[in-house]
Amino acid sequence: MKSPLLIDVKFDTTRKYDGFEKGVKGRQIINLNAGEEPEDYSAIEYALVWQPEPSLLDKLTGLKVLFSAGAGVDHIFSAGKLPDVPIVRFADPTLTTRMSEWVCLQCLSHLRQTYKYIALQRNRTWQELPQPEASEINVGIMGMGNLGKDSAKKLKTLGFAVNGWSRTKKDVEGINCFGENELDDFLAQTDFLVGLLPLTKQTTNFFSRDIFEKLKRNEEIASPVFINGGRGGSQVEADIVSCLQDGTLGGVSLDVFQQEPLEADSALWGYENAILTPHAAAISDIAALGSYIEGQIERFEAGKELEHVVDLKAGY
Ligand code: NDP
Ligand code: OXD
Repeated sequence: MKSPLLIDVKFDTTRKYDGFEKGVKGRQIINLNAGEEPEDYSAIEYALVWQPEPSLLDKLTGLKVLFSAGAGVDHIFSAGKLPDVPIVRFADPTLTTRMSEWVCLQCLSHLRQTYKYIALQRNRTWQELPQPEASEINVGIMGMGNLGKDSAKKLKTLGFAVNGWSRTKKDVEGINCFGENELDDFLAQTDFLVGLLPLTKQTTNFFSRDIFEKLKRNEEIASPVFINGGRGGSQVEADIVSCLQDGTLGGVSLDVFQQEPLEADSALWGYENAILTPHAAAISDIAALGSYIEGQIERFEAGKELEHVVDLKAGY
């Protein structure tokens, strides 16, 4: 008899659980979000959460593994006292691929000045704009984990020059990698800055004017571009707005925001050169999530190591 999986996943989407049930291969699901409840919370061994109720974690005294329904785990860290069990985050090609698609799309959109052509089209204006090649643009990716590495490789294939920065320096073929202490060098070589960092104490409010002012000035593009698919808590939106206003930034693409949904009165909505998406860069594929969790539980019960376990000290 398989131990049930408790779910408290507050995804604000159209995602359905049909495929998920297939993935967990007959394991009973107790979905709190559908009004279901376990008879005894202390008997629950496995739970899957996204922005869990803070009181939930305290009630799960018999928990063995806690799963995050996304790659990020800041939603668990901010939910109260952490249970003393491994926390496993979601890592899957379906997620990585989606993020790389979003990152490549944003880099190409800024390279080819898509928003300017859309404005010209609406105005019925036939006008060619200056057109650098991808190889003339240095994309600097901050966060060279699962998502950053894959985006870096795909951007490279598109012809961009790609640099990567992370806490521990990486060795990725064709990518010029920088370590934590080489931040200024990395920024000075970056035209398009891509944020794929987790939200931790160190990365909170990290993307500020101070960072944007250190980016490369490239005569081929008007001003540097900031693209963030990581977490909104890492960016200072007041600085982004003022940098768009004074030209320190020539454009932005943001999928994540300090407060989500983005407030209706945020100045960010109004900029032609700001491309905004509603935390939809890389949604968790529900069917893949089910198979992933089942695979991890099978590993755990067979005495093998769990994969993608969160480092509680590092916070991601
Ligand atoms: P990983 O844990 O695989 O990678 C994180 C990377 O960030 C690592 O390279 C890590 O360095 C680096 N890093 C962490 N802290 C610092 C720091 N203080 N200074 C420098 N580098 C740092 O995560 P993923 O790639 O799977 O995901 C990244 C984030 O993307 C998630 O945490 C989540 O917030 C966000 N995300 C957003 C989605 C969306 O739809 N918008 C979807 C999925 C994820 P090191 O390699 O040395 O550990
Ligand atoms: C994630 C996310 O962390 O969707 O997976 O943001």
